[in-house]
Amino acid sequence: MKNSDTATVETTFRIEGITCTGCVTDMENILLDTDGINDASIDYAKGLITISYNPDEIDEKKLINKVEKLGFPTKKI
Ligand SMILES: [Cu+2]
Repeated sequence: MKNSDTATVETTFRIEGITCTGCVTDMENILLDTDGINDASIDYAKGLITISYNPDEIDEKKLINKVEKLGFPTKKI
């Protein structure tokens, strides 16, 4: 958590194409460096990604675009 005192929304997406824990670590680091994202965790076994974000800075559409740009098809569940 970077900004525990700002409003956050938590959302979960289904993510496809993760083939190793290296992908998970890389993606979590990239997401955590993104403005508006407070926390990101990936459940590799279930193919789920949970992101806590500040809705004043980023929205779900941008989150999905961000993950998909990394090469992983993502959809809201
Ligand atoms: Cu990998």
